Parts: sequence; C-alpha cells; structure tokens
Amino acid sequence: MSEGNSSSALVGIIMGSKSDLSVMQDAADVLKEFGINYEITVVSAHRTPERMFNYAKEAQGRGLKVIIAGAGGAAHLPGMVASITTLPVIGVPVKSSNSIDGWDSILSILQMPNGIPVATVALNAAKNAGLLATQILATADESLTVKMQAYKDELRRKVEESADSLES
Ligand code: RP5
Repeated sequence: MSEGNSSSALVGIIMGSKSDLSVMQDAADVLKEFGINYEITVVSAHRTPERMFNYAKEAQGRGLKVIIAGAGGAAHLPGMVASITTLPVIGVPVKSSNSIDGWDSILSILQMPNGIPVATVALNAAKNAGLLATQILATADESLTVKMQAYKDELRRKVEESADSLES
C-alpha cells in the first residue's frame, strides 16, 4: 500500500496492519489537505520486525521529517520506531476489535520510558496526528504556518457562529 510521492515524502505514515487503515486514513487526508507529501504503508513490529527496523533506520536518510505510527492491542510499533530513529514519532492508538476498550493500545503507546518519547494522540485520533505533523513541519515552513493559522481561524469562526446562533 503506497500513496503520495514516496521519493519526496516528508511524513511517513505506518500502521501495524492494513486493518488499521480506516483510522489512519484520517492522517493522510489532513496531510493531503495541507499539500504535504507523505507515504503510507504497513509495518508490523511483531510480524515484520526486520521491516520495522529498516524503515526506522532509513527514514531520515530518505528525507522523512516526521513519522506517524498507528497500531492496536500490544501496540509496540510507535515506541520501537522511536527507539531506532531520531525523527519525531507521533503515536496513534488504534482501537482493535478484540481490545479492552482501546486501553491496551493507549497505554502501550503512551507509557514510554525516559529518553524515548512518543507524542501520543487520543484513541483513533489520526486526524490530530496529521495536524501535529503539519505543525512540526510548519516550524520550518512559513507557508504551512499561514495555512495552519487559517485552519485554526476557521475552527474559531465555526464555534463563534454556533454560539451566535444559540444566543440569538
Ligand atoms: C495490531 O493488531 C495492528 O496494529 C492492529 O491494530 C491489530 C489487529 O491486526 P490484524 O489482526 O487485523 O492484522 O498489530
């Protein structure tokens, strides 16, 4: 599975299984909206450990700036990738069907040891992962900062509009 232009991708979206795609697609959609090149693929910490190691080891050299990693259950993918690369890693806990309300995914991504941070978003919150990756890239890209400000202005405008409609 691969979308976008992988050779010029700035963000790598990886997931433990293709069954995570319905959640992880939200991150891709945000990046598309902001015009950011990304790549998307399946990398399993448990089923394809060598593939995970190689992906994490080569990511920076291939030009990636941020990795978004989603997994469910014993969700070791984000943490293990973070242990191998110096790139920032954003973890998306995916609620897998047989899980204990997603707490397994949340805790196994969130509870990282000192020294190996993973920026963990809420359960199934791949959209926020895409936005956070955009904000990281925006620190070195003024045009992205402008787009992000416009995005936030629109969020504020919608809330104010709904407040106005209730008050009138
Ligand atoms: C994890 O196990 C995956 O990230 C997925 O969330 C979950 C179930 O995977 P499948 O059995 O559907 O491949 O590794």
